[in-house]
Amino acid sequence: MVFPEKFLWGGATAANQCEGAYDTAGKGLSLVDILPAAKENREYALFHPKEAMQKEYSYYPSHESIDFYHHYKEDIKLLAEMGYRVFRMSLSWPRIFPNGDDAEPNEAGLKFYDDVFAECQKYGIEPLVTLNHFDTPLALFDKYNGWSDRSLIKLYVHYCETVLKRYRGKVHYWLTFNEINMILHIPFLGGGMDVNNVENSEQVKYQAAHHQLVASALVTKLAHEIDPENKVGCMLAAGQTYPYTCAPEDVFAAMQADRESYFFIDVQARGYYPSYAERVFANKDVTIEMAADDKKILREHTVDFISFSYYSSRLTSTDPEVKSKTAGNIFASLKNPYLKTSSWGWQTDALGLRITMNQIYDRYQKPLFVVENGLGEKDVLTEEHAVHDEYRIAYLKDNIKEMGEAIADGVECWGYTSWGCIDLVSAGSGEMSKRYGYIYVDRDDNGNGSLRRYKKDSFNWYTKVIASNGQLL
Ligand code: P53
Repeated sequence: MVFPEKFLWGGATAANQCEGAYDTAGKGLSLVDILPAAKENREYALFHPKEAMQKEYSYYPSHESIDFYHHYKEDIKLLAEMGYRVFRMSLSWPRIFPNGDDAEPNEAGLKFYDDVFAECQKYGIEPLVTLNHFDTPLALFDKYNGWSDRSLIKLYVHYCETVLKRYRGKVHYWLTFNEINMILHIPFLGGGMDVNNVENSEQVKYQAAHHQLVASALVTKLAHEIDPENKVGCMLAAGQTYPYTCAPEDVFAAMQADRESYFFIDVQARGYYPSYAERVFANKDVTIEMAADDKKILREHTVDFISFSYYSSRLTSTDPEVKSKTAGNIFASLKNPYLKTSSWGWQTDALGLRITMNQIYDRYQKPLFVVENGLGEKDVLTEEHAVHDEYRIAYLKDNIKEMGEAIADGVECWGYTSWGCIDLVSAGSGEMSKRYGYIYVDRDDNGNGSLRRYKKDSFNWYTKVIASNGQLL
């Protein structure tokens, strides 16, 4: 297995799922701060945010989460111990602009990330920063219905300009929007909006997507102007869609499903709407309102690299009889009989990562960055404070091996940050018990626990992987 010499090994987190301190030092509420725990409540809130806001739930996991806000020194030290070269994290927009449209930033919020970056620098860890990971300021949901309103472009660009200037030289890798295609599936998390009582929800979602695409291009421009060393990436929730059978109808349906996601990257990487968009929009009765300069901005400021999350491949069929959907995953996907399934119903497909990487690279010929990958599973902390997570090691080993194969196939890939390197709150379910980390955090689904950190078996395994640059898997 030959990984490039400077391959960036590391792990990934997001502010909304690990920081906690939800109202500390001037932070405003974010979208996720109104999401309760317990699967059914959370799903209801994700798709009925207005109604959920009227209710009072007993527990909101983001409010304390794993309290990274107060533990970041200890946590980054552990990441350094594993030999991390990169740490993917996100900035909380409402920690810096509590209402999203404040004239001046909150200095305490900015200072917190100065401290976090200083800690990374101490160990030679390069931060990879997501500017918006599911935590748009809640006030912008109230006031504008989020990204459905064009005003969000200006507000987001103002926030990004503030942090690009502040952290100039401390951060070189930026992602504009986490899983930008998620706006079609969970419009509240992706776009800070409720699309329930609108005439044509597709119209609202694609118009909001257009606003994000323009905002992403404007921020790419700014990032390059502020520091020519900056590298800006887009971020896709990826996973190749397979046809259920070799029936041409199934093959075509699989292609269409992938285009729904690639649509976003087509614009961010190539600089213009793909040729198939017109027909898709006509079928959905969507007309995108554009400002005079939008097309020019999109064309001139494409991304430097393409990052993506990969958990599994997807499967589609046109046969109404084939209905055994996988549990758990927000992306409607059929159960693939050739694949194993996790306790949360997510399927494991390491070769699918190689397929996906080749597919994306063939399509865009820009460097890739695997910024999420991993297995969410229940872990058991033994009396000796050990966690024997050989299932996680097996998942990661197989996926890293296939990533190596994709590189050997000719794909340029800059790095790998597995998801939830330290246990954190699940975005989909709000649970702590769906764990991805190399580091166990003592906290349960109801918010009980000491918050102590413990190394899992996978911690030692990943340390060796990095030290050997992927030779020892
Ligand atoms: P969790 C599905 C549903 C929600 C978020 O997911 C998702 C996906 C991916 O298919 O995206 C990412 O926590 C996301 C992370 C998230 C991770 O997947 O539901 O970028 O924030 O935690 C894992 O198990």
